[in-house]
Amino acid sequence: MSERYVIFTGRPNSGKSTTIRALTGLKVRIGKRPGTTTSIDKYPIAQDLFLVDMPGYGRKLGASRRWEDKTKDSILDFIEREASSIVLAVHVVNITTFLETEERLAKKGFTSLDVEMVEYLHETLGAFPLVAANKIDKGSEGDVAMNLGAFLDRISGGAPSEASGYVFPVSVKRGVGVGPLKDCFVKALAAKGFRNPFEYIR
Ligand SMILES: Nc1nc2c(ncn2[C@@H]2O[C@H](COP(=O)(O)OP(=O)(O)OP(=O)(O)O)[C@@H](O)[C@H]2O)c(=O)[nH]1
Ligand SMILES: [Mg+2]
Repeated sequence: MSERYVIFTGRPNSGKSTTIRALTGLKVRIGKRPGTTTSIDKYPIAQDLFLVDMPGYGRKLGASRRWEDKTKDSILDFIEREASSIVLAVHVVNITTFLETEERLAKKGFTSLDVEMVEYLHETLGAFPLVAANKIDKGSEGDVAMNLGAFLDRISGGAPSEASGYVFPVSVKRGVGVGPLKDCFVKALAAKGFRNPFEYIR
């Protein structure tokens, strides 16, 4: 079999690399500031299976517009080029700031980059990505519920029940909610023929 990929997408600092560590035990680099992962990094995790840690796309303090655009283009290029080899996508969003960020972008006439990415993955791969609705430790229960509801509504075009099975509220840093996300992750890979997806990870 040729190379297959499990990809992780999300805005800078959303917690992609931390999610990878929590789900797989792979020691990818984590940073306090946005922009820790700067290239599309592939890690072999099982026979013919590679995990792909992506840089964050979207605004990043200290980065030029040109760098941001180039990064986003390279991520979209990878997904489009490798679509048939991507067995699973996991999108990581900082859920506690979803509405606030959406509102700020709306004022400038843009849609949420998280919604855009989930829609793009859905269209390109023909299935919803799994979503780690991360950093729930940073908001109150009410805040999380409100943001989660709005996010589900947006990614499903107003039919939240169609998307809810793919979205997992988590704090990957604290280990909250990781179990159900990991179960779904492992099952999705098993369904694609990868019954021992972490065989190379120690
Ligand atoms: N409070 C809290 N912080 C988290 C959580 N997950 C990740 N972080 C923190 O967020 C920061 C960024 O984490 P990373 O995993 O490096 O984020 P990333 O999305 O890979 O970032 P880039 O590689 O820069 O795009 C680190 O300081 C993490 O400790 C979480 O669930 N809760
Ligand atoms: Mg990273």
